[in-house]
Amino acid sequence: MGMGGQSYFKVLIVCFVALIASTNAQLQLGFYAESCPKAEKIIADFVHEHIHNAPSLAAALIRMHFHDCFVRGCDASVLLNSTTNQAEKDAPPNLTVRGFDFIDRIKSLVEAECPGVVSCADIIALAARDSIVHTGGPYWKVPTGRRDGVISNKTEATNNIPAPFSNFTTLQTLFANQGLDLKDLVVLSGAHTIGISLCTSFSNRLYNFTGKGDQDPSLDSEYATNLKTFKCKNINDNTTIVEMDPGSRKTFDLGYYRQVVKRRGLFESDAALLTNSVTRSLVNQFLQGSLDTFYAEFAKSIEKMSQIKVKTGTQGEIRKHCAFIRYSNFNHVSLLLFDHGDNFEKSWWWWRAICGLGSLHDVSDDWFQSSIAQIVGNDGDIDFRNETWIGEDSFNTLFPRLYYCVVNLDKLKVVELYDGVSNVWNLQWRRPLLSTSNMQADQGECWSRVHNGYNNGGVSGGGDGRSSNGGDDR
Ligand SMILES: *[C@@H]1O[C@H](CO)[C@@H](O)[C@H](O)[C@H]1NC(C)=O
Ligand SMILES: *[C@@H]1O[C@H](CO)[C@@H](O)[C@H](O)[C@H]1NC(C)=O
Ligand SMILES: *[C@@H]1O[C@H](CO)[C@@H](O)[C@H](O)[C@H]1NC(C)=O
Ligand SMILES: *[C@@H]1O[C@H](CO)[C@@H](O)[C@H](O)[C@H]1NC(C)=O
Ligand SMILES: *[C@@H]1O[C@H](CO)[C@@H](O)[C@H](O)[C@H]1NC(C)=O
Ligand SMILES: *[C@@H]1O[C@H](CO)[C@@H](O)[C@H](O)[C@H]1NC(C)=O
Ligand SMILES: CC(=O)N[C@H]1CO[C@H](CO)[C@@H](O)[C@@H]1O
Repeated sequence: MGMGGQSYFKVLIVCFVALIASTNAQLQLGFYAESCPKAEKIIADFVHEHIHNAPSLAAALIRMHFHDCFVRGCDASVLLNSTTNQAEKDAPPNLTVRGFDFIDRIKSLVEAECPGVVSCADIIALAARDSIVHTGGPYWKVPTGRRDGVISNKTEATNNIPAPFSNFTTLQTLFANQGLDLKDLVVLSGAHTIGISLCTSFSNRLYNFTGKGDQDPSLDSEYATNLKTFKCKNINDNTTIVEMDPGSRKTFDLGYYRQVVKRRGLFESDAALLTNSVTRSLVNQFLQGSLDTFYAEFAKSIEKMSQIKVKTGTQGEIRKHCAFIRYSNFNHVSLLLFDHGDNFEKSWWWWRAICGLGSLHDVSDDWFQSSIAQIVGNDGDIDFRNETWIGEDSFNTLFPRLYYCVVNLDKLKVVELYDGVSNVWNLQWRRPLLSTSNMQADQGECWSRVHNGYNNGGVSGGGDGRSSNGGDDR
């Protein structure tokens, strides 16, 4: 009763925090040998098939792997989308990370083979290795079993990923923070041998190094003139792409170190390798050594990098889609958002926590916004009732009364929560349950049952107090 056909509810469930305790499992070679035996081959085949069309993708994938590992460990957090631009993807160093779509396509092939088994973090690590191998570069071992993270934070990306503008001290610190030493710094910088860059990452060195219209004296002046004449013709050029190891950009060789010693490294972070005696002598050592030696060292360093703070065992999760977290490891249901009426644009009434409200106070609005947006942006047609992404149980078993109330089940849907203008989550949609008494009358007994049932579960209405002045009866 009460729930006439003229109205139905749209329900949004958001889960908060409370990660399941973790174990200390290790990565292992062939982790998927039994659970998804074809996974590594699917990835290698896809890379093989597509990389020759776009060799620069190899550079993009290795860069993506690097960026991923430097923020919260190699956990594919770099792939997470945020519709409020708060994810790692949105941090300046990452905006030029390409290859997201490439990874998404691999993921969908792997999911088709074995759903929910292979992590996005492993896919990045394997695809990066395979793409370098397919362009004739070094091979390295990729033990697997990484699990995907659930947090992506723009500030952390900005703070942890070395920038093209970083000096030696900064590079040393950022690498040390990840347990990587100066040798790793020099070796991994060698990947710039296949790199390309936009002028914006170094044009200050050409045109305005100290803000006086000057040039970086540590950059070979002949080379600088060349770049200014033929490539980055003015300081505002944000479209021209420059090879980091001109002439041998497609081969994974020692060319990068040759450029660096000639003071032709494009970035300040390349030039920085000459400003410290240890790194300078390592650069020279590699130049005098064989390609095989470089490859062996590269394999060693990148194997080290690709295990930074990995999540294993029951940590993290296996995403379904690499751009979105699943919440399957969250065991705290926090919020339900109800839409009442036929035209949701006009009829958001209120939303409230049904349990775990306390955790709302512990997390920042940013986190909240981006997390909600991720769900909303993605799972447009998720079947809330039957999905087992609330801990181990489905909505219908966890919230039987609510389930019972929602008579028009087929109309249940997650809906967009943007205000349609500024593209941000509109907190004003929140309302305490009891502030709209008409609605309660409308809903009758069913609502009071829900209300009583869940209030007794330790939840009070109204969220964190910012909810009552919405003025949002639209
Ligand atoms: C993720 O966001 C990017 C823009 O940052 C967009 O191009 C891409 O389509 C989004 N991915 C998905 C799966 O929505
Ligand atoms: C290196 O860069 C950092 C951050 O920009 C700065 O604080 C530091 O003074 C620089 N160090 C040197 C030696 O220039
Ligand atoms: C060079 O940098 C200074 C200081 O940041 C700035 O005032 C000036 O406009 C810049 N010049 C150009 C040509 O961008
Ligand atoms: C490049 O610069 C132009 C003009 O300065 C600007 O309109 C455009 O948005 C910029 N593009 C990117 C990708 O930053
Ligand atoms: C992101 O990380 C920064 C630095 O650790 C932290 O201050 C901030 O609260 C985080 N943002 C979110 C939304 O969690
Ligand atoms: C969802 O669960 C309900 C009852 O719990 C069941 O009747 C229904 O068939 C399920 N729907 C799907 C798509 O599995
Ligand atoms: C579009 C955009 O924001 N691009 C940024 C990419 O990162 C560089 C610095 O690494 C910024 O200068 C750009 O503005």
